[in-house]
Amino acid sequence: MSADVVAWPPETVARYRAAGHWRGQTFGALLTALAAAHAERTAVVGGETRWTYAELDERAHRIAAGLAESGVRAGDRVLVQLPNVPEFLPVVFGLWRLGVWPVFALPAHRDSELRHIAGQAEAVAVITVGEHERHDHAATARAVAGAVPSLRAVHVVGSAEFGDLSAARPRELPDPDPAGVAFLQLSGGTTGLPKLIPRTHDDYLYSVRESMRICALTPDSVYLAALPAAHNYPLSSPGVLGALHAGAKVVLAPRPDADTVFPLIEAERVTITGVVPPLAAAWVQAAGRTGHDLSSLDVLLVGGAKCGRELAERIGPALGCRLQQVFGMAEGLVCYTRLDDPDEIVLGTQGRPISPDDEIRVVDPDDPLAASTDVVPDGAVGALLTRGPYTIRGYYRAGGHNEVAFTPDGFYRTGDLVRRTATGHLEVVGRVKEQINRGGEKVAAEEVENHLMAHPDVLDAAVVAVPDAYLGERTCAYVVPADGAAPTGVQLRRFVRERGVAAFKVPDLVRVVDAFPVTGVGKTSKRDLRAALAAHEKEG
Ligand code: OOB
Repeated sequence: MSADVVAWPPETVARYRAAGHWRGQTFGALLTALAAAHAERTAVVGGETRWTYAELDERAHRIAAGLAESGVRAGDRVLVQLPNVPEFLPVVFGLWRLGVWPVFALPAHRDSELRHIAGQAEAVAVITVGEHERHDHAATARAVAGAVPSLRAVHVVGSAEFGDLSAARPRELPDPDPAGVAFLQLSGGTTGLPKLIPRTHDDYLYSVRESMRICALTPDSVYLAALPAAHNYPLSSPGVLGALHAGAKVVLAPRPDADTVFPLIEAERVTITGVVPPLAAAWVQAAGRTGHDLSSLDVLLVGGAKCGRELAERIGPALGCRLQQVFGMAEGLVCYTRLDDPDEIVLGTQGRPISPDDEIRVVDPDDPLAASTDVVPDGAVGALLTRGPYTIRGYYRAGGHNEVAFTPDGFYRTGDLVRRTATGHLEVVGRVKEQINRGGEKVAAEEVENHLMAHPDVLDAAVVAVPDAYLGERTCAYVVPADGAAPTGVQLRRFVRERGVAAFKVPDLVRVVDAFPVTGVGKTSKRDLRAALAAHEKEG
């Protein structure tokens, strides 16, 4: 692997191979095997489209050939910004067959994020859609291509050009190195813009295989992707990849609301899906008044943000299915409650790791650079560190940042505050990282602060989380105006939006103050800002 990617130490690689975790299979080879085993079974349903495994496989071959003809080469990066359309799958498998790394942008990302991601990855092309949910993705992609020198092409799914590309004659392609990088995922981010996460065929397929097993997927399962499939959770926990690996049927929902999803659950006899807590709450509400038959639903995964006990208890009775909690991160580690765990565990914890080789350390929460040996006793709250067969050892091209995000012995500092039970289950109780978890959508405080500070009337900005009954958390931006200026909340929110950021990052609340409270060393005290906000909310 190149110097841009931090590899696992050779002795660790040998251990993961010997344990059978890393099997030397690529995603392309996996799809070939699936097409042979399940040729005529339905692989994917989305809108009016239904493709069998054989059709999916052939499309992936054609797209790989078409992209190769367009000049894309193994090791190149291609930015993929696709909502839940069926083409997502052949595009991604096509890129994998070529050894090209998809870079997974979310549909919500806009100019600012896309430029950053494409620039960091030095992507050579963008694959996107035209108009979707009232946003012209193709126009945004072209603007980004104009600003990022490495970008040579924009392919728009549904266009005539894309039609030609995906009609190319399949050709023999050498299988890429399974130990090499397969794609770049995005981090939720804590500092500035999202970091790129290099995942290999070997490591990711291990997590997909085990997720499929833990979630009991079989060829008779029907997995519904309600959240955007490019996100690590619906992609692999167990997600569309876990479902395909099992030979199951994947149903892509264009939107996650109950009015869209419930008819799909009924029509396709969906057995399993995954949502974030606010969506679970909305589905629970909607289930009471729906005429739709949800009886096929066996398992609802809930994760991405903390699922509180109250909500956890309502899911089974309201939706007539089992709850499975999932706590994961794009950097690697994924924990699940198991389907045969007692209620106490399923309702009250976020599960336990996938792998016996996931190493978990709960360390001193007050030291941001705590060593992996500074552990707290079981039952005490500490900062979660982890290392294992599908957790990265470093972000892509992020030398300096890696020194704080990872311990010298290779543990990832998740930034999550957890308690570990004597049984090895984790309960997520909070966070040390400067990130707001807006119902599963992650907002890096610093990124939004930087946008606010670009406003000429803003002297200083600090973004903190406000507790919210529906989303869990919302964002509040505290702003100190420049001399004599008096920007309003409405103006500042519009300003951030017009800088081309994902809508979920526009501050929910804006408070203009004269000065920030400071800590002993003169840093802005976010703790005091949160306390002031709590007091303010209480006053009403
Ligand atoms: C998933 O991945 P990311 O990368 O968007 O976010 C990871 C972060 C975690 O570090 C934690 O802060 C939070 O999201 N989180 C949870 C949680 N699941 C994720 N916090 C509390 N309870 C949970 N159950 O969000 C993700 C990736 C794979 C599977 C599931 C979620």
